[in-house]
Amino acid sequence: MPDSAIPQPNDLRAFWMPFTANRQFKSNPRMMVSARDMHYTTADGRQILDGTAGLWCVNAGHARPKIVQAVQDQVAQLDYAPAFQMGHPKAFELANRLVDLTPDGMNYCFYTNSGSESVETALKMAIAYHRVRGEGSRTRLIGRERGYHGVNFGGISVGGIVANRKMFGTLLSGVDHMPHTHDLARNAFTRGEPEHGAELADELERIATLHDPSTIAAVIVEPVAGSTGVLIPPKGYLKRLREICDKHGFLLIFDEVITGFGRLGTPFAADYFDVTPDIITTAKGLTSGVIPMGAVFVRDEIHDAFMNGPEELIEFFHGYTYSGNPVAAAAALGTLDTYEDEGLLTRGADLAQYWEDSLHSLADHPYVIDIRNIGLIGAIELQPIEGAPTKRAFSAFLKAFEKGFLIRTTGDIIALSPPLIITKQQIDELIGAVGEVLKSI
Ligand code: PXG
Repeated sequence: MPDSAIPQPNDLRAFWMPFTANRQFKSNPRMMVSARDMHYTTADGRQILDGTAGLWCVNAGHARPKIVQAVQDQVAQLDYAPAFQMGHPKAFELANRLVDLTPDGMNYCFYTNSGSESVETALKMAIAYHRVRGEGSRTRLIGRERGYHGVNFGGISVGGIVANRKMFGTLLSGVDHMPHTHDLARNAFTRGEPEHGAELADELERIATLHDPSTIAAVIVEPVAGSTGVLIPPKGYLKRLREICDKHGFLLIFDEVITGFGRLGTPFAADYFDVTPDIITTAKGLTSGVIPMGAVFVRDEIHDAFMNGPEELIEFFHGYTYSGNPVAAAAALGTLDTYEDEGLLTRGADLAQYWEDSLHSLADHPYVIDIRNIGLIGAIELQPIEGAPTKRAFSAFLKAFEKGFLIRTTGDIIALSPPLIITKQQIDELIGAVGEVLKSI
């Protein structure tokens, strides 16, 4: 069907849209009707360059043939199989291929359907792991200010985004937070990892002393914080966190929902920073956004600790109806094939310097108070309009969309994270358009 023939709804009422200004959107809808490679087509027939890989997920680009084919074949062959006490071949094949990509010693994979579910799964695993080992007093979870770990109760409890927490009551008990690492005064306009702030990891020691280490189960951080507006860890910070966790027996969870699957030019951020956590949470790039799926990877000791007791008993009372869903597993296999064929999990490393230079060329544009970058992630922080925070960045988002570019804003920060197939010419187009937008807001 030609895009122009795709039917348009004439009533937008019933769909209560997620994380959206519903009334603003419905009075002026931005509707996508098709997509291929780096571009969407809108309902009014315009091409939009995807500067954000959808919501940080379409790492392989849109409508890639191997993924489309894998999904079409699978849905016709085996649409669903029960996830508990039953199996199907692709879920096992996929798990084996995935653990070949994860850091050494992380050879087990638990399936979920989203980043939020991966986070809940990881937090529950951490607490249960200590308990099965006879350390049931380790129940506390430590997150970080400005952290984003999805929207379920565990995730918003360890998360540190105030707007996502304040409406929802008292959340989980037994949670504490480290300070965030954002420091414009010392680190503005840094290329890559900032020089200053590794000492902020020592706050974990203070928290450990306050609660006593024997009460703490796990520490969860995004290696690079995404949703809050791209906060890159100071040099040495993550290594220091790892050391403190080792010293006290805390599990270290890297939430790699955004950084997993090539975003930094390595398969995982754990590879980029050469720090191996105990648990990695993923989703998004696992299927390039095509079918909802997440996966949690754990170190062998964590899995093995559960494999005790009578063999006929369930070892971990957790899972989802759609854990390892056949169509999702097929989409993930097609995605891994595409990543492999095109070298996409490391392509970001080849493009990173070009991306960095291009982004930083905007440093002297109006309202720009910081530019930061790592791998194929970039952020441009703007001076907020006095008394109207977020307004300047949101108007940049609307202007960019009018020009044919999808960018993402959070607060007064523009975040960019294109599909890993982006060309240098498309980087020029995207950054050029953002530059023009900045001059016009
Ligand atoms: N952890 C991290 C680190 C994330 O970035 C989640 C968990 C939750 O994933 P699900 O699949 O449940 O949404 C995320 C999601 C943005 C943006 O624009 C970021 C996310 C989702 C939507 C928008 O920054 N991150």
